[in-house]
Amino acid sequence: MADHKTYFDIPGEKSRELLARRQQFVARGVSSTMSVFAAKADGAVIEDVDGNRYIDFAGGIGVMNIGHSRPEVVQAIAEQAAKYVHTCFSVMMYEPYVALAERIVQITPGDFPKKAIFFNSGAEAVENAVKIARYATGKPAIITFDNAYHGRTLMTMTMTSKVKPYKHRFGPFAPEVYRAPFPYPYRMNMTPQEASDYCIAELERMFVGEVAADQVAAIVIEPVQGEGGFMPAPAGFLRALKTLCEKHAILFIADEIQSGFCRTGRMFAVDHDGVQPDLTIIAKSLAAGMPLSGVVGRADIMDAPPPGTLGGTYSGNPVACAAALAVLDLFEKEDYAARSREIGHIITHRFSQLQQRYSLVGDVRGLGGMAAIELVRDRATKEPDAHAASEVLAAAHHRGLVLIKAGMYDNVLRILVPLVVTDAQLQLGLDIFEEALSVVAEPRTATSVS
Ligand code: PLZ
Repeated sequence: MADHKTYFDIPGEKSRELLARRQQFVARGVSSTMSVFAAKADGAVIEDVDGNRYIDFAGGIGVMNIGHSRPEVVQAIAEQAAKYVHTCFSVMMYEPYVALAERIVQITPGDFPKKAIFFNSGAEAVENAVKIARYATGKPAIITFDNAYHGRTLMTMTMTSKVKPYKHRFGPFAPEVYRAPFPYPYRMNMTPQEASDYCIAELERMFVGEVAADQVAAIVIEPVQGEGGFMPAPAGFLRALKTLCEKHAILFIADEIQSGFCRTGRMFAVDHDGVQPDLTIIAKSLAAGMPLSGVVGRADIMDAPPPGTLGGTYSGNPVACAAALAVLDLFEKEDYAARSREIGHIITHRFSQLQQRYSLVGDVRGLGGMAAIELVRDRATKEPDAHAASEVLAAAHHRGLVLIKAGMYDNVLRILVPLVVTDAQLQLGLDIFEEALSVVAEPRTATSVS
């Protein structure tokens, strides 16, 4: 295990060899935060090919909430793979798909009859939620938000709001996507309540100045914005948004891809606000690393598109469904929601201390175990410090911590640690985080702590 005194000379020899091959044969469009290659992983620890061990604060971008290599999941995958790996649900059906749909409709929010359908990636599920919403309502327009992230396919890239690197030179984009402000109290210089009120008012203004409400099929929202910088919707905002949707007969779609499966301290982030989305989009921690996503929601809406209109060769692959069923068993057995809240308290307590010590830490925010800090050059101007964020990342990697960024300005350090992390691992990870931050912050803050 990495300890506090560790300093890895990375990339090590084996990673360097692989890196050279990667550079020769893999297109550079897919970038990698770290310069090392994985050998094995267990719980909240990953070991690279040179034997360096890291505490994993990224969980493969929020995929490993129940931890790496859980024996129950590995066994389910192996058993299903030994029976059959693929028949295509559109050709010959299989039980794991149906069993998973049964389980998913039970745990997703909404006290009405629900149905589910499965896909491979998060983006594919978002695409299909849009298709379903359009078919069900007969309306073309979709509203998304500032700082939103929904994927890299044409429709989801259009819905995503960060231009570089996601959209720049990849247009023209899909039509009928409109963007509303998202309550971001820190950068709006408002209280959470003021930001919420402003954003609801802006939506009503949009219906006058941008798109008629009766042309809008759905509003798609991340209850806690992920890639955009870990901005939780302020308490009450989702409820106000749902009320607005009901008033105008617009569907409310929650993208819970990153915030779902106990990441925020409830099974789904919308549960904090008691909101029942018409459709909920799931992926990531649903299947602990197997590619699987889904759309689940009101049965009448889900059943609007007729047979043959939705699907895909690999959608709802049986091995992935078997993994997901094992994951849901684990969620039933252990209270990961409570653990996420605990982890969230520990992290934000430490982050608040760091904020008092270092002016570099402009904002501390999050919901449960989905927590982050935003780095700024200057607290008064809030000028984002992306460079410092990159430096902290590198310092953390060298000390044995997998850490990733987020944010419209690339200046947010975010935590998506597997919820199986032990207290000792979490403390060690936070110690490394603190050391990495101090290495970068101390030279800058000697005279400027406010
Ligand atoms: N919606 C809320 O977080 C994926 C992106 C990684 P896919 N986030 C990680 C990258 O750089 O490509 C995400 C998300 C939310 C949709 C998606 C898209 O999910 O499985 O990556 O397609």
